[in-house]
Amino acid sequence: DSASMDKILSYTQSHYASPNATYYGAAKGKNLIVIHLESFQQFLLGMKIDGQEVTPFLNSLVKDDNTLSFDNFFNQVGQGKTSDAENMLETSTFGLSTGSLFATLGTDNTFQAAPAILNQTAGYSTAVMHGGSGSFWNRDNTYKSLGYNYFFSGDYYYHSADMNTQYGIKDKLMLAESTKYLEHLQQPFYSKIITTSNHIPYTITDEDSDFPDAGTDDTTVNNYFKTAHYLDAALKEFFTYLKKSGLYDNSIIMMYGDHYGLSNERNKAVAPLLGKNTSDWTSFDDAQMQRVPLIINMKGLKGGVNHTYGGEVDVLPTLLHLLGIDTKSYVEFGQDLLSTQHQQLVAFRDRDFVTQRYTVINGQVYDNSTGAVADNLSAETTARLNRDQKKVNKELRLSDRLNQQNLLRFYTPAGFTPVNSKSIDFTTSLQ
Ligand code: GP9
Ligand code: MN
Repeated sequence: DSASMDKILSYTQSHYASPNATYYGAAKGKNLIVIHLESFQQFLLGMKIDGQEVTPFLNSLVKDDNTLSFDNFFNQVGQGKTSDAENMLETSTFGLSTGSLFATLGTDNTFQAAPAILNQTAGYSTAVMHGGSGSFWNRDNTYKSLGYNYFFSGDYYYHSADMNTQYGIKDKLMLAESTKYLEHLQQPFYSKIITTSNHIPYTITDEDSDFPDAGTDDTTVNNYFKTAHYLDAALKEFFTYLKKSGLYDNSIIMMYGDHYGLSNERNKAVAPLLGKNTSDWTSFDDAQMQRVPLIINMKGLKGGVNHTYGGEVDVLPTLLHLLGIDTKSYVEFGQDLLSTQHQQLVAFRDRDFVTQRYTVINGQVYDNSTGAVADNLSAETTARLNRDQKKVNKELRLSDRLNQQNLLRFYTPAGFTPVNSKSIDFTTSLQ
C-alpha cells in the first residue's frame, strides 16, 4: 500500500548521492546511444591470446582521453540474465530473486524508467533495437511500460540463414542496419542497441572471426574469445559510421556488459590464461569474474579509468546526471558512480557483496588484496561488514517489495506522468 511506498521513498531519498559538479550536465542535450555488449566480461579487455588482443578497439577506446571507463563495475543479474541487466539500467531497481522481472511484472507494473524520464524531462525520442524475436523476455510489453517510443525488433531487420545468430542477427549487420533507424529519429534521442553474437554457445564462422584458438580443453571458452573479438570489430565499424555521419559530435555513447559469458564451472578452464592455477581457483575468484565493462565516450568528456566499485543498479543516476537531469525525486536504488557520496558496496542478487576491501560470499569474508579468507578481522571491521550485509539485504528487500507490489502506482514525482503503455503501438514504424 501507499504506507510501504513511503517507507521505500524515505530509504531511497536518504540513500541519494548528489552529482559531481565536474560531470553534471557534461552531456546535456546530446543523443544517448547505449550499446548492450552481450555476455561481455571485463577480463576480456587488455587480454591477449597468441600475442593478439581480444578487444583491440575497446582497448584503444579505454585509452582515449574522451573515454571514462570503470574497472570495478559488476553485473548484478539473477535468473533474468539479459532482462535483469536491462531492468537495472533502465530503472535503477534490482531484478527479482527468482525469474525475470521483465517476464513476470513487465507488462503491468508502473515504472520510472530512462525512456520516460528522458522523454518527459528533456524531450528525447526513444528507441530500442534487438535483432531477435520481440517477445523474448517479454520485451514487446515491457518496453512499452518503460515508455519507449519505438521498438525495432527482429521484424525490422533483414534475416537470412547466414545472417542469424541464435537470438538475433550478427553484430556487424545489426549495428550497420540500426543506423538507418538512428538517422530517422528526432534528436536528441536515446537509443539502446542490443547485440547477440557473443552469446553462449559462441558459434562463429572462420570468415567472421579469424581470432586464434585459445587452446583450452573447453571449446566454449575458446569460442568465447572469437565472438568477443568479432563484437569488438563490430563496435569499431559502428564508431567509424558515427564519426562519418556526424552523429558522433552530438552523442554520448555508453557500452556495458550485461553479465558473465563463462559460468563458474568454466572459469577453471580460463584460470591458466589469467596466470592462475586451476587448483587455486576459489569462490572469491568467481566473484571477481563478475566484473563487466562500463565505458562512456563523448567528445570533450573528461576521461580516465575510474576505480570506483559499483554495479548495474548505479548506471541510471550516473547517466541522468551526465545529461544534466536531476534524479532526486525518482525512486532509485543505485547511486551516481561519479558522486563523492557514492557508497562502494556492490550487492549481488543472492546477497553476497563486494566492497573496496572485502568480498563476502555466503557470510565468508575474503580479502580483496590477497584473495584469501580474512580470518583475523578486527571487531570494528566485522561490525562494519555486518552493517554492510544488513544494508545489502535491505536494498534487495525494499526493491523486491517495490516491484512485487507495484508500489510506484502510489508515487508520482512532480513533473512526471506515469506511462500509459496502452497508448504505445510499436507496429507504427518510422517512415
Ligand atoms: C539476447 C537475449 C538472450 O538479447 O535475448 O538473453 P540471455 O540468455 O543473455 O538472458
Ligand atoms: Mn545476456
